Amino acid sequence: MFSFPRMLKVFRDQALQDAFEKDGFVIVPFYTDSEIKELTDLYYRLHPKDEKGFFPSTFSKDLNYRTIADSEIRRVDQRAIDQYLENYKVICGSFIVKSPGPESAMCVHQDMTLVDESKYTGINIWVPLCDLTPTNGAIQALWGSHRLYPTYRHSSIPNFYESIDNEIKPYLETLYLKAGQALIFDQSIIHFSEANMSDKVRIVCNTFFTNKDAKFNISYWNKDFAPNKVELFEQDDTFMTNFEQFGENIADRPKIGKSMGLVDYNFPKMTLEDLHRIYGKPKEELPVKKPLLKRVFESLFQ
Ligand SMILES: O=C(O)CCC(=O)C(=O)O
Repeated sequence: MFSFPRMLKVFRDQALQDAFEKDGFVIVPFYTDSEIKELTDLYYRLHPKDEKGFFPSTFSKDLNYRTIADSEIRRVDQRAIDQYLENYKVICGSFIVKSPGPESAMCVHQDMTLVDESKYTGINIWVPLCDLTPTNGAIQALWGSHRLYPTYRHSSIPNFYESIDNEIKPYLETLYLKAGQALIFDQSIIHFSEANMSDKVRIVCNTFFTNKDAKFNISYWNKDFAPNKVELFEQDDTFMTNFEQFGENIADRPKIGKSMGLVDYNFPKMTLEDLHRIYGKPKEELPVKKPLLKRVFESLFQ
């Protein structure tokens, strides 16, 4: 099993880099009003008619939609990316859409492993094109959860928090971003979003980037064949736009990429006691307040 590396610098600004390393995410202004309009218009021009519930463009069967969303989002992003980032490579731009309705909820999760995390970090720039509210599926995230356990992540691999899924939810902070603000987050942060119960579609542009020299690596677990190991697959940088299994059969063995063989994995498990020891116990009479959590986190990890 690998250990966490010293993160490679990707933010030009050292204070942003430090905050990102410590918390696992930062929030910054990203799109201008005219960029928001341009991307919103693009979405309505392109979006497939059969889109329902929670729908990233990377899940779409329509390669044309995936490809144009990718190239256009990256093009519009470049101005802000030049402002914030260095030593990076951008891999994929996509829309993440929540149509109104209960089926648009997203469960508590970490994103699947995409790069070799013994050296590199996979990072999302997640930018809503409308203000987030208590009813339209605002994103929620847990400070510092990117550094709890080194993990391999894929739908076939159990999450370390799977036995405390419900207990962990109150610890996540709801991030009410304004339209055009970016949540830039380490993909291994624990996050989720409630259903969009407003009467409007919630559109987000998401851009995945990583360190300039990072290799694309995904993982897969066949519990019958190799219960204590995971199989790693090298992928090329077009993987996110070309992978057909995001929307379907995501838990199956990847059908593309080069198998790099099996590696040991310890399948970490977080207990309720671990959660309380690290983040404190929620007080029964008070909902957990995130500024308090942030202080707890800072005192533990500084
Ligand atoms: O867009 C959302 O509400 C959640 C996105 C998310 O969790 C993801 O893409 O991993």
